[in-house]
Formats: sequence, C-alpha cells, structure tokens
Amino acid sequence: MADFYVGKKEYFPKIKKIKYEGPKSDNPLAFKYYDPEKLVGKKKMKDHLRFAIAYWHSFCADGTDPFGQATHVHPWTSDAGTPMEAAEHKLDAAFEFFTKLGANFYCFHDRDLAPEGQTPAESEKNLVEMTGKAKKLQKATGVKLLWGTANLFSNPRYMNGAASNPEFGVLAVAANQVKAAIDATIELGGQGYTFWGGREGYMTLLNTDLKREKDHLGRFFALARDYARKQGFKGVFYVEPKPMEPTKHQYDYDVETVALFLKNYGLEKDFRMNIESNHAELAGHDFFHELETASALGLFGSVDANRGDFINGWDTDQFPWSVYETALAMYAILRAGGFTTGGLNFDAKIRRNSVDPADLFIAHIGGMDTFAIGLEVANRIVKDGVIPGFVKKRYASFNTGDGAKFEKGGLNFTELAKIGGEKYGSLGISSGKQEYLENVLNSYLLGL
Ligand code: XUL
Ligand code: CO
Repeated sequence: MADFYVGKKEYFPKIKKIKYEGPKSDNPLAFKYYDPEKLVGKKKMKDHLRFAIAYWHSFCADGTDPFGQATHVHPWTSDAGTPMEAAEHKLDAAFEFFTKLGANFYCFHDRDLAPEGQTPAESEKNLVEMTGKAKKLQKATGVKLLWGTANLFSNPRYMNGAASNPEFGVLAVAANQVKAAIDATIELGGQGYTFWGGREGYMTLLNTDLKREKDHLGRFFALARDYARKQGFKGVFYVEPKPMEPTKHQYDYDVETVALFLKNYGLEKDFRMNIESNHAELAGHDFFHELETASALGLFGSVDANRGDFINGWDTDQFPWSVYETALAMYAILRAGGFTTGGLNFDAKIRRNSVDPADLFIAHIGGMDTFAIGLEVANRIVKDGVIPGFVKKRYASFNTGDGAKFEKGGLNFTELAKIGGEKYGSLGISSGKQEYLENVLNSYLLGL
C-alpha cells in the first residue's frame, strides 16, 4: 500500500513519496539533509521542525502578478466544475502533496478551503462542508492543522480594513466571518488561530483616527478570543507582525509593537507571535532579531518560513534558502524552548516562471533541507557552548557583588553612582569579539 494519499485523481502522478537520500544524492526529488526520524538533541528532526504547508500559496495562487496573468495552470483548477467541486479537487491535491512530501501540518485561510458564497450564511455553509471533508482526510492521513485564519483582505468590502474599518457594519461582517473560521479551526483540531493584519492599518493619517482604529482592533481580538475559548478552543492565538503592504502602515508593525498592543488590550496571556522572516526584513530587522525579541518577551509562538530578496524591499515570499538565516533562526528557536503549538509554515511561493509540476516539491524540499541544516548548526552552537558561553561570560559582572545587587533591585541611584565613582579606575573593558564569533559560526556551517 502506498504511504501517501491519492483521491479520485492523482494530481502529481510522476512524483512518488519523497525520501531522505543523504547529502551525496543528486536526486532533486529527495531530501539531502532533512531526515525526519533523525535525533537532534532529544527530539526527532520532524518534531523540532513541525513543517506546515501554506494552502494559499501552494494550491490557490496561480502566478498572477500586477503585470501579468496566471502562469500556473493547476490540474485541480483546470478540472474545475462548480466552485465547491473545484474546492474539493484542491483539497485532494493538497493532501496528496502533504503526504508525498511528508509534511505533518498545514495552514489555511477560510477562503482557501471553501469559496465565498453570495451571503454570509452561504459562505459559512460552504466552509462547514469543506471542513467536514478536510477532517476526513486529516483522519485518513494523520496530517494536522497547525493554524487556521480568515481572509479579511481580499474582498473589496475590506479595502479600508476589517476590524479597524471606519464603518461599523464592515467590522461586524468581519466578526461573522472570523466566528465561522474559528469554528472550522476548532472542528479540525487546529493548534492555533492566526490574525495577520491584512489591511488593518492606514494609507494616510489625514483620513484616519488611529486611536479609535487600534481600540477597535484590540476589542475585536478580545471578543474573538472569548468566543473561541467559550467554544472550547485550547490552542494559541497568533498575531503575525508586518510593517506595511498592502497598507502604507500596518498596526501590527513588528514584534515589539505587537507586544505593547497585546499588553494594552489584555491579550498577552492568550496571544503569541507568528514571525515571518520576510516581514521582519520589511520592518528593517532580521529574522533572528524578531525571534529573539519575541523570546525575550515570552511571546514566541510560530514561524512563517520564507525569505525576501537582498536588493528589493517587498514581500517576495521566496522559499528559505539561506543557511545562515535558518541557523540563527533555529538557534533562537531552540533557546526559546522549541515549538510547542507552533511550527514552520512555508508561507512561500514558487516563482511565476517555475512552471513544472515538480517545482512545488523541489521548492519545499529545499526549504526543509535548509531548515534541517539550520537545526543541525543551531544544535551544534548549543552543544559546543562556545557562543552561548561567550555571551554568558560577557555578563559575569552581574552575577556577584554589586552587579547582582543591581539586577535584584537592591541599589538606589545614589548608591549606584557612588560605585561608579569608585570603579572608575578599574573597569573590566573587554572585546566584543564579533569577528571571532562569526568565524566560529562559519566553521559549524562548513562542518569543520
Ligand atoms: C501576508 C501573509 C499572510 C499570513 C496569513 O503577507 O503573510 O499570508 O501569513 O494571513
Ligand atoms: Co505569513
């Protein structure tokens, strides 16, 4: 019996189950580094990395961009039929893909799974029906839902935002949609529910009451949380920071901004961050920075794994490829205690001109291998202890004596200043050794 799912039709007939073949393999349809059962530290690779597939990029997007039409004509859309039949073909193709690739999780927006109807009731009916079908396939394959979300940005009604819309009616329609998306997430055993800002932001402050919009957004999140908890949702809510695009300024700008927002609206116990690499770059940070910041604030949750381009400043959503980036990201993730409910969701799309059916597999295989290398390097950083040991030593003056007293709140400012006067002549100034640490990281990456 095949160890992957095939529905009424096989959508990737030329592709069999993707296997680990090791670094010497030249098979583009095999893992070179991602060996799901391999133990790294105390956990298997697959349990460290918890790969998820983003339904929207891989099964809904068709290569359309502002300058040209679709280039990806998927067999599951060309067989179409009614919108609900098309949604079923897509679901079949998706589960065939998940199982052939060996990804244990997926993520979706409500509208990815089921088409929007003429009325809210019809949209909900469509979603409930498709949720039932997805549930059966989850059961048959063991693939799980990492998180669900609602698309509150594509429909023209959301052009001025959803929960931050200046028109109350639009906000209420968004609530109607989110309620159904939360129900679907619960029904599918989703481990999380994500809010990404979509169009929650502004195009100009000349027409915007920023305080009122943020208050509405905060209240909306709190109400949605209370509803979900009442329905028995035990998972985690995520906010996914992004500074801009599609709006000029998004309210969920970056981790630090979202952290304050969560605190201001009493959301910090239930909400965590879903950090996307490409969004970090748009905010002028790197992935490592956003992960470390979330971890320092006790708000690390999940990851949208992708990357941008060095040169251009937009959300290119490319597949992870930089082993430096994944090594540092996995180092931050390991230090944050690893994933619990979260995982690595490939919020990435193949390029518009990647038109072979195999390209979708090759892209994900590359992303998974890149993170597997990152995990191995991060594990080595932790195990060897040179880098964390250096950091620890750098702060040693706070471990004893007056330094420790200061940390514990045992010194007032006058006392602190007095010590400063006394220590003036005997300061322990030491090198930051950045270049040395970079060289150490290189030696791990090159496996020497
Ligand atoms: C958009 C983005 C979204 C969220 C889910 O930039 O990242 O796809 O991940 O709504
Ligand atoms: Co994302």
